[in-house]
Amino acid sequence: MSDTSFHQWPFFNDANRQLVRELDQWCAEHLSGHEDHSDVDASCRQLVAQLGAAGWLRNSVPAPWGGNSERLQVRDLCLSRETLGRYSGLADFAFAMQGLGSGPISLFGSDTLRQHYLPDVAAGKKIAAFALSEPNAGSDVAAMATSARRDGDEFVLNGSKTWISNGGIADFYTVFARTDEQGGSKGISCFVVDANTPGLEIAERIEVIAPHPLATLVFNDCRVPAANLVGELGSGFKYAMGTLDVFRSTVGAAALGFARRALDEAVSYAQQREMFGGTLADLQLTQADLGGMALEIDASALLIYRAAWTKDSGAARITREAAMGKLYATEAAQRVIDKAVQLHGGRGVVSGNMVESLYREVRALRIYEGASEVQRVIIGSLQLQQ
Ligand code: COS
Repeated sequence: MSDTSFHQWPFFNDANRQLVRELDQWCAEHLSGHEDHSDVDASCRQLVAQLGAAGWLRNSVPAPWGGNSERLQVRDLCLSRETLGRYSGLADFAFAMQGLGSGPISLFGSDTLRQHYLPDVAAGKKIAAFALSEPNAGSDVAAMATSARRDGDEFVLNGSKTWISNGGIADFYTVFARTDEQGGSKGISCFVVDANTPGLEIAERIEVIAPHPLATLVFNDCRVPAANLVGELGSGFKYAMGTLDVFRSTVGAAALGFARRALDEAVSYAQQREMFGGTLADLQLTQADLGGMALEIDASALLIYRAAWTKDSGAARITREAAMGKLYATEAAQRVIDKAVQLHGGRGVVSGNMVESLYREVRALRIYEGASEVQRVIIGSLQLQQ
């Protein structure tokens, strides 16, 4: 059984605690932890619909447009991802992408765009995706080459985006593109592009170690109404970074959920595995391992919920706190899960074993939404500015 004493930390209010209690119960009833990966598109569509019908996606958008709270609550997003992550990586993914994909609209879009997209995101009726990375612009976002040229009442998009989660099943994409020739982070804008817009094609589906929908998109004279511009022309880089500020700590929270599950699995296995005339848990070496895992989990939780609480308390930017939470929690989860696999011995690498699937599930989190190296650079450069 997972340690839940952290719910009493002062970072949380009663509504946060109620959310995690109720979601935990829903997960226990609805998620097997072995969701069907043979057809991830169908599984993800079903999970989004289920999460929407049960009301959990209301944490992904602000209140006037189908959400629970006036503003996105980072603690609710983190607690949701942590809880879902303890049960199912795919359910966490389905939840997370609804918030991230619609994040630029929630945070910076016009009320017309919000009204058009967000209620359906919250209801699980529209699937969202965030299209930032390009073949030659991953960590270095400002190197992006996709262009958007104004033509009357429309913008015409050309270029390509890759590693796009929900690519292929999304109903709409929030796409970042260059609207003038100024280099670097200047002159980038954000657009909402419906999946069925002529000129938008799924060029390639990408298979990964923990299967989920992922694709490369190509824009070929793709015409988007000017009303689909998110916020102001030329502010796209700041909108992308501002969106990532909110959602990066939630990546750490998902890793935390995976790590907690791995520790639970390791404890229960160690208690029943007989060896040397006792159990695995009787060995001091095992106890030391479990102690180290629990320490890394609590340290992760402290960093993540500090970031979430700071944002929910009104901070304009939590770049440093979010980077620390994401960096530490994802790296620590990898170590904790690796240790859990080791404690399981041969069983730990058998396909279908929970720790084996966590081992594959956690790997991408150290890369997406800003690789660990990027987080180090962000933290270090802010240190120099102090
Ligand atoms: N919130 C708001 N504005 C921000 C910001 C944030 N979190 N971070 C940077 N900005 C602003 C800066 O203030 C700066 O504005 P001014 O020009 O007005 O001063 C502008 O954006 C450019 O910032 P900076 O010079 O730091 O940009 P860089 O190109 O050096 O960006 C990093 C560097 C590495 C931090 C950035 O490219 C990054 O986060 N990369 C990782 C991207 C990522 O997560 N990819 C995964 C995609 S989602 S799966």
